[in-house]
Order: sequence, then C-alpha cells, then structure tokens
Amino acid sequence: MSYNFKKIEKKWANKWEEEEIYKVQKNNKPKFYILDMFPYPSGAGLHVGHPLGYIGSDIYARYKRLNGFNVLHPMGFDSFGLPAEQYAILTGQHPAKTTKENIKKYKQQLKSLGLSFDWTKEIKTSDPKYYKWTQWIFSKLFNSYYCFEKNKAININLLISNFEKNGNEIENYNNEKVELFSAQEWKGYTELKKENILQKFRLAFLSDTVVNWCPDLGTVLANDEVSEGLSIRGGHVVYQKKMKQWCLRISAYADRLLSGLNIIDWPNSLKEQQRNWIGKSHGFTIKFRCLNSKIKIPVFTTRADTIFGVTFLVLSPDHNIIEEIVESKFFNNVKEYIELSRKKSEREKIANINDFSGVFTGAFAINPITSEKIPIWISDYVLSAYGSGAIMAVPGHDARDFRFATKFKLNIKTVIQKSKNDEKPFLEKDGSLINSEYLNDLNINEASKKIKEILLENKFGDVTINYKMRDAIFSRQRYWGEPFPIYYKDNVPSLVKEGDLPVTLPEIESYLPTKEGQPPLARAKNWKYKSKYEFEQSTMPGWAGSSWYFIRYLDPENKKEFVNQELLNYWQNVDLYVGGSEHATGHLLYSRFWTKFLFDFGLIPFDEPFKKLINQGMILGQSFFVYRIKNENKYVSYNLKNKYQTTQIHVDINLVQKGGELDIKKFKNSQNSYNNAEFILEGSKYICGTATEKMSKSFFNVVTPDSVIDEFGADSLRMHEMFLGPLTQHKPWNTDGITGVASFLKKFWSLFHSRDNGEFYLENIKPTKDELIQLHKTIKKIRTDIESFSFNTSISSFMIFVNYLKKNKCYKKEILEPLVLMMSPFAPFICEEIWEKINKNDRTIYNEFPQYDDSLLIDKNINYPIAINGKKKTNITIESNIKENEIEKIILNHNEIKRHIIGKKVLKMIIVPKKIINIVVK
Ligand code: ANZ
Repeated sequence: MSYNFKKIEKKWANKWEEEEIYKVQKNNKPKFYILDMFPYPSGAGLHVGHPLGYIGSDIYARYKRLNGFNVLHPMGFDSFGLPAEQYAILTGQHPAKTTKENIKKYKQQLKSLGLSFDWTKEIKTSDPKYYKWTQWIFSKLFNSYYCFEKNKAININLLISNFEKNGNEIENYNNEKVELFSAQEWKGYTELKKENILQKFRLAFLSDTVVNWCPDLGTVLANDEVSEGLSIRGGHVVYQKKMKQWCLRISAYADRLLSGLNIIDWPNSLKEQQRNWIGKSHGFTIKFRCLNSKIKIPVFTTRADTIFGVTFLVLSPDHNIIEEIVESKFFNNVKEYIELSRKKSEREKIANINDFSGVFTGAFAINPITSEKIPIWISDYVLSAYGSGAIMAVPGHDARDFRFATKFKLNIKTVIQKSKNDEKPFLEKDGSLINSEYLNDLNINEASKKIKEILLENKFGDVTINYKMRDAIFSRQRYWGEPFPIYYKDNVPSLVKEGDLPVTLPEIESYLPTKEGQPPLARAKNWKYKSKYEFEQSTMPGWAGSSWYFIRYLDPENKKEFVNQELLNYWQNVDLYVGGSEHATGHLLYSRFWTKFLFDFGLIPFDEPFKKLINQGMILGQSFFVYRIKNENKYVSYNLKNKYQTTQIHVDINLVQKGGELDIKKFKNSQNSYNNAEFILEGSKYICGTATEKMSKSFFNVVTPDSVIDEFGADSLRMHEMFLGPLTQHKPWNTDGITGVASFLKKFWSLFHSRDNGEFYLENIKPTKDELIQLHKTIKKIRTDIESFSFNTSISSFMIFVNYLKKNKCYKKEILEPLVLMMSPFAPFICEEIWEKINKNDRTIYNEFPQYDDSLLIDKNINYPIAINGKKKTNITIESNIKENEIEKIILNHNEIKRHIIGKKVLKMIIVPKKIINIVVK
C-alpha cells in the first residue's frame, strides 16, 4: 500500500474530532499547561510562518502527554481589533460577521495541521460570554487602589471609609498630588469632587493625557502601536493630542513587575526589554531654595556627587511652580515659551534633542551645599512626567546640560577629573572629584556616598526611586472592542452593576467616528444605562481581552464565575508559553500586571502568568521585485535596471517562475494597470530582483499552509518547518527541503509494509544487540532534544535511524513500535495510521514515550590517550571491565609503547580511570 497522505490525514482529522481524544479534564495525573499566543483572525488566513510556534508547542504537548502528564493545550481567537473594523468601514459589513468567517477559516487551517488542541476550550475575546468577564475585571480595577504600605491592591471602599473617618491627613498615599482635607471637609464634598479625588487612586481611572491620535484610523494608539510617527497598522500619520482617557495604573506595580522577572524562565533578552521599559532609576531628590523666598524646588538626580558642578536649574514648561517664581520682567517671554512648548509632543521634545530651546525666569536658587546663587531656566528638554520635572544642571558632565549651557552662554564647571580626557562634557562614570572641597580626590562612588550622607543629615534631600514606565492608556475611540461597564451620572463615571454585565456592543449604522469627532459608539440609538444614563463611548484596547485569556481557557463556559476555583487550583499558571518576540513589552507586561492584580484579591493562586516562555523565530519569505521606469508603464529586467531611473515594486511570488523569471502573461493579467505594460528583457527573459524579508501579505511573498499540505501533506509540512532550523531562530522559507522530508516519510512508511505485496507487515523476531543499541541511542537523543526544544536535530536522528533500519532490513515490531510512538509528536497522522494497524483500537496518545536502557548505551571500550612523561604518544582501546594491574600489563606489552620506552626505566604508571594513562620513565 502506498503512502496516501491525503486519505490518512483526512481520516484522522475527523476521527480525532469525533472521539474528542484531545479533550482534557482534571484528573490525578500531574498537570502541564502549554499555551500558544492566540491569533488575531485576519482575512488573509494563516501563512506558513504562523504555525511554526504552534507546531513546536504541539510536539511538546504530545511529548508531555506520552510522559504521563495531563496536558491542557487550548486555542482561541483574539478577535477584537482594527482590521475587522477597517473592513467594516469600507464594506459596511458588521465586523462580527467577517470575524466569524475568518475564525472558521483559521480553525479549518489549524485542524488540518494536526494540532492537538482541545477545541472544547476555545474562547473568542469578542464573544459577550467572554468579554462579560473582561468587563468584570475592569470593574474590579475601577474599585481598587494600590496600598503601598501593604504593597497590594485593595478595595477602594477602605480608602473611602478612611477619608470619612480621618480625611487624608494621616496616610501616606504615595505622593499623589491631592490637597489635604479633613473628614469633615470630605463629607461636605459633592459627588463629583469626591470622584475627582478618588480618580487619583483608582487602578482604572480617567486622566487628561497626551495621546497618540491617529485621525485616519480614528483612534488613539499605544506607544508600541506607533513607529517613527506612523501607525504600525496602515502607516498613517500619528499626532499628539490631549484627551480624557481611561488609564490603568500599571505604574503602581512597577516594582513587582521588576522583581517577578527573577522567578520566571524567560529569554534574557526579553526580560531585559521589560526591565528597560520599567526603567527603575535609583537617585536622590535634592531641594533647592529659591532666593529671597520660602519656595523649594525638588530636583531628581542620579549624580548627587556632581553637586559642586551645578551652574543652573531647569524646570519643565509644565512645572506648577513657574508662576510663583517668574520675575515680572520675564513674564511674557516665559508665557510665550510655555504656550509654544504645549503644542509640541513629548516625542517631538525628545526628537528635537539637538535643537535646545529655553527661557530664563529671572529667578535664582541657592545650591544647598555650596550656597551659590544659580539662575533658574525653563526648557522642554526637561520632561514634566519624569522625576520632579526639574533638574540641577551640571553642564560639565551631562551632554544635554552642556549643549544648553553652550547655547545660552551659562557657566560650565568641571568637577570630575580623568587623566587624558579633555573632551567636554566628560560623561564617563569613573574618575575622581575636583573643585568640590571636601569631596576632592574621592572617586565617584565614594563622593556619592559622602554627599548623600551630608544631604540626608541636613535634610536637604532624600533617596528617591523613579520609574520610566507610564500608566497604560486604556481607551480606544473605536467600535470593535469591549464596551466599558461605565455610565455617567451627572458627569460622575459609575460602574454598571455586576448583574447587568455584559454591556454588549450596540448595533450602529456606520462604523466611523461622528462628524464631531466622537467615537462610533456615539451613533448608537437609545443606548443608555437603565434608559437614562449615557454609557462610556470609547471601547477597550486590543490588549484587554488578551491580558487574562489564559485563565478563562480553564473554564470557558462558566456563566457564574470568571473561572471555577477548583479548576484554577489544579491547572494553575501556564507552564510553557510559546509566541513571537514582538509582544515583549505590550501583552506580556499587561498580562503580568492583571495577574498580579487578580492575585492581590485572592482571585487566583499565582502572581506570574507564564512560568516558562519561548519565542519562536520568524519564517522569512522570499520576495520578488519588478522595476518600473519612472513615469512609464515599462518594466526593466533586474540586470539592466541601473541604466534607468526606476521604482522597485513587490511582485506576487505566484507570478514568478523558477529561477526568478517573471511570467509576463500572468503578470499582465494580474491587474488592470499592468495590462498594457511593456518590458525591457535580458535576452528573452524578464528576471526579477529578490530579497529575503518577513513573510507578509503586504510583501506578496506569502506561502499558505493549505497549498503545501495539498501537495505534500501536513506531516511533511510539520516536519519540514521543524527541520528548517532551531525553533527560536529566524529562518527563510524554502520549499526545496520539503521533498526530502516527504520522501523520508515515504521511507518510514515503507518500513511497515511488505516489499512483496505492499501489505502491512511487521516481524515478530528478536532484535539484534546492535539494533537495540541503535534504538535506545535514538530514544535518548530524541528525549534530550525535545526537552531542549531542539526539534530540528531530533528529525536528523529519525532520518539516521530510519536509514539504518532500511539498510539492515530491520522490520521488527520490537524496534519499530517504539519508533512510531517517538515520531508521533512530529508526524501524528502517519504515526496514528500505522499505530492503528499495529494495535487495532488504540491511539498513540494513550501510550508511554519509550524509555531508554542506559546499560545498553554504556561504551564497552575505553579509548585511553597514553602519555610518556606527560607527552601524549598514542591511543589504546581497553575494555572497560579490565582491572588496573591488568591494564598495566597490556600497556607495557603494546608494541608501540615498547618502542617508546626501550632502554628506559619505568618508574610508575598513573591511570586516571576512563580518562588518561601516563607512564613515568627515566
Ligand atoms: C545631575 C546630573 C549630572 C545628571 C550628571 C546626570 C549626569 P535616569 O538615569 O534616566 O533616571 N533628569 C532628572 N529628571 C529629569 C527630567 N524630568 N527630564 C529630563 N532629565 C531629567 O536619569 C536621571 C538624570 O536625568 C538625572 O541626573 C537628571 O540629570 C536628569 F553628570 O542630575 B542628572
């Protein structure tokens, strides 16, 4: 019987589904939770790059099952998002409809790959059954504040009852800028005023924020959705705009997000990205008193040792002290500067780093250590949202201060000396202090320590820790996202009652923002809470649903709770998470944050979501280009293009033949604008340019798994993808290798089928010693390889072993049966088919992964290097069970050794067992 992959794969895809063999339940086995980052179901479907991680995690999941684990391996869809909405705007189709169609296509593609997902656990973030609980978690965030004393989130009612009893005079609420009030005053406040104060504490809160506003997409974008001023999706221009937005106070968790990194097994590069994003900075806040006034300006510095080099202070233009200190003569200048700067974005301010601007306030401050009088300036190179929004400028040793001082002709003082360095400013962090009185001659560390003691003793300042991480903006002015469970009563944002959740998306006629610039939900007719109150009109961002989906997989249908506690206690957090490295600071920070928050309320028993994480590499595509002569519909072949002025255009890989030759006829028919195209050929051919880039629809270099499966089968595709190279590396897609893998599978199949009549056939004969050794060697190698995710080398081992079996005409059940089980994680369809033939109604996954017998693998011989007086002369192989005195005899009788020691006296022989033998002679 020949290997008919089409028939086999179809049969098993159906059978597995019918028999629900991948469905999991809580049981007595140890658990293993393995998760893939779930996809956004786009209209284009999967390309061969997408399943790389899924295949890797599937091999691991199948391996773990065969090793006695109860494996949860679910899949779902991150199905809210921009593309479905953009499509809806263009076509008027409801995004729910296209999303449903896309999901159907994805599921069919995923199933055809033989991935062992438990589809009964499927979730879709856009399903009201799911987003009800996303809204529920948001409600919890809204109802909480972060208590820094207890270092956890707690119910905001506790804070309110404190305010009612004591006002806010006694508790330290983490330097929130809230005026002091007594219990009496609190009670007298209006609801709105109370809420405005509470908003400064809630973990979900409204805030006036400068946001990345993208008018073409009609929404605000997160920083990681913008690159070089353009939206990552679509490349539209992004502006800075001040808007009221829902935010989540992730900054409260900065320290825990940082320390948690120490207990998880993630790639170091990824952890480093998170550390940089959080940006913890240890420094000192020093207070500078203003001349002739009681006003003190705190500045944040990481270099207190340079205090003798301070020659001016700089405030950010938003600093709230400016009005109080500015001299009247300078008032207009200052006002004009502030207005100008408000129009710039933080991004622009950072970008314009070389073009320093600023104004003098006319005011002076006193250096608390030197008592020198120094001018106070304003400049937007000092950011309002970092530190205290004010700095002590040390132009001798800080590059930005140096440029500013040079531009405005301010004093520059050198306080650190390093031999052979006359560059200015001197930025390095070693050297010794000069011009600094009692700090002179100390190195930077010593000087820092000393000056900090002095500052603390005199109460001039305090140790301060700052974080670069900002709170996360949580609203989008879009339709296709979770509605907020928020309504407004007299302008006070209030929570929809838990029993009224979910707040479902209302129907609207058009998905565009309104003419007045309100979000699309403003178009919803009669959409009011209790028919009275306006709902919040923005929706949650894409990362809301993905911040906790791994919890819902345990219990996706639960109507009463977000998850059943018993299931949660059994499955706990994810043991292995596999996904792309592009989510380093977005999804992976947000989900860690939500996990810690849920943990604080005792809702889940763990505070890190993903114990181990692996980033699969990217599969790169081969792109092709044609070269259009400027302003003409004429295309010049690759090697002639330098003679003309041309534009390079991506051409669909399906229009290119082997060798990179353009199929001119197909090309002309592919688009109306190409119908009359003319060509300048090389000989008789049009040769395309080529490049290896990310596989992407926009580069027209996409290969779909469907076409590969159709030609070679899913098992071949799975093995080929794994054989391309190490899982974590980027690698170009090539189809050349797939024929090799496909013929390997044919060879594997043929081991089980008679050469005479093609019927299924195995021999019940005892294997030889050597066959057993080869089998057990292979088992050991495959086990170690899978455990280290080295799937490409496992495949080489399978190939070597199958070749060995073929060559030795070994068709023995005792050898081949374990091979089928070992290969079943990689090529599940073919293995299941063969397994069924061996063991009628059994399925591979109910068995045990073969164990190896170490005693078979111990090398019976030891190859000793032999040295004479420490110099290696030769190697001699000796059986491992021979005793030392016997070894001596063998060595001394060895012909080669005899030659070396002739005429010499052997003093002693040092035998290091299993390693080396040294003969000492005189
Ligand atoms: C004096 C000094 C001397 C500084 C020197 C640096 C070098 P990191 O490590 O990133 O936290 N700074 C403080 N607040 C700022 C703000 N709001 N906007 C812009 N810059 C600000 O950086 C801390 C350093 O950045 C601080 O230490 C301060 O400059 C500056 F030789 O103070 B330094």
